[in-house]
Amino acid sequence: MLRSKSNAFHFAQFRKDFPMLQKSMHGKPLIYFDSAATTQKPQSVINTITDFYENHYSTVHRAIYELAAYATEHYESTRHKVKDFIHAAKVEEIIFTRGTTDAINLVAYSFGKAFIKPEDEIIIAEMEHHSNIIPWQMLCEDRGAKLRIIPINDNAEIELEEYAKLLNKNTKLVAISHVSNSTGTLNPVKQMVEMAHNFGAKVLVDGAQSAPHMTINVQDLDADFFAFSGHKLYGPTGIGILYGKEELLNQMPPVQGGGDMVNVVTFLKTTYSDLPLKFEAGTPMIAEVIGLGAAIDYVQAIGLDPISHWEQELLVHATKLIETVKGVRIIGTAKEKGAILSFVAEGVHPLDMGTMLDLRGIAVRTGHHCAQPTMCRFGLSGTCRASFAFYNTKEEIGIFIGALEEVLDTLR
Ligand code: C6P
Repeated sequence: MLRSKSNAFHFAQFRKDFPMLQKSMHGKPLIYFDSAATTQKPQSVINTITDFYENHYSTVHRAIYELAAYATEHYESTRHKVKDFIHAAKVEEIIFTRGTTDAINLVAYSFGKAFIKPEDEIIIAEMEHHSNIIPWQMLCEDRGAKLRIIPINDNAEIELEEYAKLLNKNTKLVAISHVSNSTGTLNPVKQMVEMAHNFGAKVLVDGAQSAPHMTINVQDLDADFFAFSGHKLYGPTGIGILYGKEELLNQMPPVQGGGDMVNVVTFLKTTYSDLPLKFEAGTPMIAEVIGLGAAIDYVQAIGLDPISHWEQELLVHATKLIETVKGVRIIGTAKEKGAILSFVAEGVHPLDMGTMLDLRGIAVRTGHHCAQPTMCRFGLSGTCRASFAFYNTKEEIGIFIGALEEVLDTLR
């Protein structure tokens, strides 16, 4: 691994690729610490999308003319890039969705319809994002199944012994985040998958906060489903990925009917396309998919392992510094974490902190982070969250800590 100083120098050079990182906010250089919500876009992604709309735009899969062949080729090449990016076995296992939320809902609806019966059990953790809670609640309500919750400890880590107790022959699915968006906890998903498989249960991994920040190998994890969003991976909004094991996806019914997902349609009977198109009804998000391809090219060129090393360095640095700020408490002190730092300050509302930091050009997220049960676990209504990406620097973290001290002095 590169030494710290040269590491910092190496990563600082990528900042020029991001037009938004050159902006000012309230007269101060923008410090963007909200990459867990959505990442900024490199010029190459912006250019790819613009070039597609300006010079190559047409539909995919449906037409014989050259433009459509170009669009189809570039659209489908992203599917191959995603397959390689997450080390899937087959390109048919990659389904384009609108995002992580859409991908999880697809599984809840389709897997639910195929496999969930009354009295079956679905397990999630207390730390889940609402997108990995509500679809399962809806499914359980619909099918008369039970939702079981793995508790987390004071460090916001999964209680593995409690998880082991919850697993039984009725468990049909475990849906677990790889990295929590509200506390940063990195879950031992490989181990959890193995434990679930011992009971014949399938596992969905919500990779919204992991896929952009570490090397993902779905075959090594042995995950049955893996979901993530393009917009958190330096790509456009409106595009996400559902990975599913082929044999499982083949047993699941389509969720939407329409163009592109059929072989033969008659009023008597309709037959569906093979994977992956069975799950992609209608004209898809063409420019978004092509933009995601450019985003994957961009991060692959830097490398996910160096990215995750640098982001860990930023996290350690920020954690050390924030621990020196009086009255600040970190929410999420797991041993293994993604580069997410959630915190509260005694006597100060997170919203006020966020507002005052914004006036100093620092963008952090405040509130419950769509993880109300996690907030509830810690007796809070919300936190302030700084989340980092490889384009952030230690200098920015230093400015942030100085600004935080100033803000807390003012507010107390
Ligand atoms: N978290 C955050 O600021 P979508 O909105 O579909 O792209 O992703 C949903 C989602 C699912 N799981 C996890 C772990 C997530 O973090 C998110 C999105 C954003 O933390 C918006 S609430």
